[in-house]
This record gives sequence, structure tokens and C-alpha cells, in this order.
Amino acid sequence: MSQARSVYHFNSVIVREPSRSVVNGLRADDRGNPTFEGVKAEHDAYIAAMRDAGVEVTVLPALEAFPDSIFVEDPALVFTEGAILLRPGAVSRVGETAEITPTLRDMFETVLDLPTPGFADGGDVLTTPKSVMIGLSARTDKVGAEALSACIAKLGRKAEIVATPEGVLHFKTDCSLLDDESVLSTARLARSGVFKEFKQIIIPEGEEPAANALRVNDVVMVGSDFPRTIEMLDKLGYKVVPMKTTEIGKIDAGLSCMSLRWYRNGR
Ligand code: CIR
Repeated sequence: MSQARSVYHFNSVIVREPSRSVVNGLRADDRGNPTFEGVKAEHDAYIAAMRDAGVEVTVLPALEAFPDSIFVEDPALVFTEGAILLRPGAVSRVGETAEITPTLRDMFETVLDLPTPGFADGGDVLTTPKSVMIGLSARTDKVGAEALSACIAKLGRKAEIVATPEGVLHFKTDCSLLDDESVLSTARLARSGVFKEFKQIIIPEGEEPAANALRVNDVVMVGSDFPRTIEMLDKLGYKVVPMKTTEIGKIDAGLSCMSLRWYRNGR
């Protein structure tokens, strides 16, 4: 693993335009459909924020057949060393992997397939300087996590399989990396002890969805619906960029879900 470059130093991201069908995206609790226009506006702002953070953005076209395909983080995992094609744990999302494969084969020399059987979603993977953490969840099972660990090892990184709190969609629904030593975590995830080796910044009670923040280069993107989290991070000296996530939040998504991020050598 490179010591010189932080794991949140990116120069490339892939995103996918939302489809009109995004209004039918999966969700655990129904708080009403998001509007297409609202999701599109949040996505456009996300692309602009990525560019402002100094990243080259590849924008893929919408896929009407896959309502959740805007969340490109889930069907693949990318590192400077190569890409891994995953197998999403939700039946309606399995086909998203084949859709993103040609782009990844174009952009990466090394592309690994997650061996069968088993499932793994990218939303369950938190890359830190110490390890690549894989959270077991309703979307990522033990077989999938072990197969993914082996792929990660092939790319020269160390994986660690951990638990996701019961009822939480993805491991990263409840946490994000803030810098080389610090994580932002919900209290329920922190209680499990997975972040013992980190400085833990705990989300204020009632703002749990803010835990899916996103560090990109020198900024931390945080949902604008979470003022106490924004104020806390601001006081700690982070350069916070508030991002609207109200509409995507209705289909259980946050800021990491909408991109695949990596440092591409030679750019
Ligand atoms: C799903 O349930 O799959 C989508 N509605 C939300 C996916 C969010 N993705 C992520 O956290 N990586």
C-alpha cells in the first residue's frame, strides 16, 4: 500500500446519471418516492462538487432497467491497482455489474471477478490506511466477503471482515473515513468496537444518516440536512462541503454511493 498518498486522494471518479425509474429505487422504509428532478439536481451538484475537489468525472448514461444504478459504488470496487467486479446482494441490482464492466475494462489494466458463490456490495467496503474493511450485511454475505478479501489481497491490499449493525443497509451507511487516523461513525457502529484503532468522531443523536459522508482530497462532503454534524466537523477543522441528499435519502442512499473513486496513475 502506498504510504505517500492518502487513501482519500483521488483524481478519477465514475458516476452514472439517474434514470427516470430512480423513483422506484429500493428502500427499507417507505417515506414516499423521491422525485426524478430532485435526484437529478442532487446528482448534478455532486458531479460539480467532485470537479471542484479536483477530480476528473466520467459520467455514464442512465439505465432505465435498473432504478438503483445511479449508485455505482455497489456493483464494483476500485483501487489504483485494479478493479473488482462485485455481485450485488439485491436481486434487482445484480445486472448492474455487467453494465459497468466495459467501462472498467477500458479504464483498468487489472479487472478481477468476484468468484462465485456469494454476494458483496461496494457500500459495505470502507478503505482505510490500515485495511480494507468489509462489513457483513444483508447485501454482503460471509462467502462473498471472503471471496472479496482474496481479490483484495491479489491487488496487494489487506482486507478485514467486520460486522454491520443489525438493520443497517451497508457498513458505510454508518461510517466514513475523515482522514488517515479518524473515522466518522454512528454510536451504534462505534459500540461494536470495529474502530478501536481510529480516532472516532461520533454522529450527534438523531443525525445518523450523516455518517455516510465522503472525504475527497481536502474536502469532506456532508449531507446538508445534518447541521449538527456539519458544525461539529467544521469546529474540528475539516473543510466541509454541505450537499443536498434529501431525495436520494428516501431510497437509503448517501454520498459515497454515487461514485467509484480512485487515484489513476499517469493522469
Ligand atoms: C439500495 O437499496 O440498493 C439503494 N436504494 C441504495 C444504495 C445505497 N448504496 C450505498 O450505500 N453504497
